[in-house]
Amino acid sequence: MPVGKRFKIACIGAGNVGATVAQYCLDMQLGDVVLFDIVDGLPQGKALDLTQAGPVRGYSCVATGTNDYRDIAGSNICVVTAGLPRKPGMSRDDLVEKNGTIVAEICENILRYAPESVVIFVTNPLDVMAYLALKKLGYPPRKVVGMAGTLDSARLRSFVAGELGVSMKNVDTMVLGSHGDEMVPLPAYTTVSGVPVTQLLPEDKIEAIVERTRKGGGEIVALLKTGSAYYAPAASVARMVQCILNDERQILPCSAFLTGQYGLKDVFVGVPVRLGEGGVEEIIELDLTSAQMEALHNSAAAVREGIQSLKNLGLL
Ligand code: TXD
Repeated sequence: MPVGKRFKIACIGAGNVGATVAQYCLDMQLGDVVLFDIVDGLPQGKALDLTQAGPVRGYSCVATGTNDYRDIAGSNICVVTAGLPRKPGMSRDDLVEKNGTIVAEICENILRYAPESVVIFVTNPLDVMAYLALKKLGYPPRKVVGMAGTLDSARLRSFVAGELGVSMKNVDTMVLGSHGDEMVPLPAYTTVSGVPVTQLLPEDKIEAIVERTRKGGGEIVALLKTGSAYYAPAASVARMVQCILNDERQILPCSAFLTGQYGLKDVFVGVPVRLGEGGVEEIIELDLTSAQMEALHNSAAAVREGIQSLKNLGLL
């Protein structure tokens, strides 16, 4: 915590994910939150409501709501969730045009008002939007990071724990690749209190869990019908915010800009990242089998298709 002042977290987009990120960040006492949205009254109302939960929940950090980008000035972190969520039947890539336009406009304002901040991207298609943002912001790559792998890993952890009847805290895992059907869950890097899951569950059970993880977002979209998941996504973002603000240097799967790691460059894709005060402090290169490496490259190819769509649409 900086001496004499609290951290400032800007949540750009005050919808389901953005407001829930604000809620978790306040509850975890990470700093004051500015909720920004284009809808008049929405961020102001949610901010008031969140601040008034403070005396009951025991936090003294406050939220303010705004439709004016000038209020994000001085933010240590900007979390970008603004955009459209997926509706049933929509792929993440259907969102490229709409959300690409929104993200480009947001980047102009981050550059103008909060150029020192580390930026966490959530808006889908996540890896493609993070790429667009990095190019628009012109930041060093460490300052732009996407949230997906932490969520995908959390889903896998919850499924493994449920299957084994153990605490979710005991399960550790790694999910690489793009945030989409091409994600690469790694059973070989999944452990339960240090014991490889491959020793605890039969192959077909593991395969079913991996498949459910891949479709985890879609499962929730199909149930909700009017939007996509937000509690676990927001919790994952808040954890990343915490790692960065507290310079924790925990290794989390995040979408990061690759510059040759895993034989890939000029693309965002989910990889293990050491997250600290500067953002992405290091990209950890795991020793992957050729099948895993191929899956990661397929993932990157899917992200590149999205990047190509951005170019075709004149957004890049
Ligand atoms: O793992 C992940 N990365 C994800 C991504 C997990 C969950 C959700 N994921 C994506 O996040 C989802 O596909 C969407 O693209 C975003 C936000 O999802 P959310 O569920 O929060 O959507 P909402 O509730 O519709 O909120 C979006 C808000 C809404 O309040 C709009 O008014 C606002 O974005 N919005 C804007 N804010 C600022 N500036 C502009 N231009 C703007 N346009 C819309």
